[in-house]
Amino acid sequence: MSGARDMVSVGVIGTGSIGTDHVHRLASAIAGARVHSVFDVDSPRAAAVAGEVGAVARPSAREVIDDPAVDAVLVASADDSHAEMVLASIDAGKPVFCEKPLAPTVPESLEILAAEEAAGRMLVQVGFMRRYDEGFRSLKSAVGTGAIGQPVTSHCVHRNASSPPGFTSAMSFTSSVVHEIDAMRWLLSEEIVAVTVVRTRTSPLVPEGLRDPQIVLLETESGIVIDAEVFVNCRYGYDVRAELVGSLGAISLDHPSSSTLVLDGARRQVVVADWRDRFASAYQVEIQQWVSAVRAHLSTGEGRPVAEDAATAWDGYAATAVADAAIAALETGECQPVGLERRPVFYAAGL
Ligand code: ISE
Repeated sequence: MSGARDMVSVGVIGTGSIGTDHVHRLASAIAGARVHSVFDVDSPRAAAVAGEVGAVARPSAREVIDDPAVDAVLVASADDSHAEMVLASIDAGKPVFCEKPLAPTVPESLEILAAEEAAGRMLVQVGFMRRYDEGFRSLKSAVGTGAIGQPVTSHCVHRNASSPPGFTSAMSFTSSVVHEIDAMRWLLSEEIVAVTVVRTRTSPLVPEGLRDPQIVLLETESGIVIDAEVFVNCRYGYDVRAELVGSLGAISLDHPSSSTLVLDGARRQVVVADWRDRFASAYQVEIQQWVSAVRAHLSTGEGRPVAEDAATAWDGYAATAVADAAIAALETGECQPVGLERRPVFYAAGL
């Protein structure tokens, strides 16, 4: 398996919007990578995307994953197919980058942890891109240097202009708040141990049956309480904010990627349309670091094919466990404890 590598040949599963972005990114903006093959349930779309980058479209995911010419797999298919794709990649002994969530359910996440541990080496990186965003990294450094003192609470906002068809109240946790869950675990280096969902009035402009917005309270091991508003049909654009409050000061990111125009007696700020705009640089850094880690690992047979600071399968599992507790909290109206398994030694390093 070892031997100096110039290129990592990546197989991409899923050519929806973020999958297609990753294909283009890998083909033209990432050093040391090429897209070898792709699969999507929508085969004409897969063929079109593959054709744009000189890759081949395969008739099944397994044919991409098991192809000896594919060094590593990137999973960006529907959330409920993630576990199957990640397990097949581990089975094939290949490094795999899986878009968040690792899996939408706890049993599937545990199955992945067990499979990775049985394989005896870390192969899975989970796509929590905020860890590579400059704004979030400055929050992390404010905690690390002690600049704001001891963190005591945090306020988060996660708004999307509109939810895609079929989006459910539970998906507000498993697909959206899962980002705040991972970001807060990472920023504070603590697990989240309890979740409460506070009901607020539902917007009259959201699809029938969807509870939106929702307010989620996350409590960490040391008792820090984080409030997160998730509103996936806010209409006006994509708006992600976070403030960390400490014993000495506070640090916040409000509109980190936009400029302010002052004209005609008014201040105007553009709100980006979606996360692909807002986190474009974070995705770039994240995928580059993954490819570089995979390349180094394949060349030397040493180290882990997982980038520094990346979310591992353990982080993916922990985030899903908290989102799962939020689903229960919404149903019961009560504070739900998060019952995490004991962290295997295999995942000992870092949060
Ligand atoms: C979507 O899947 C994402 O990952 C976005 O970052 C998030 O803002 C959105 O709410 C999710 O549905």
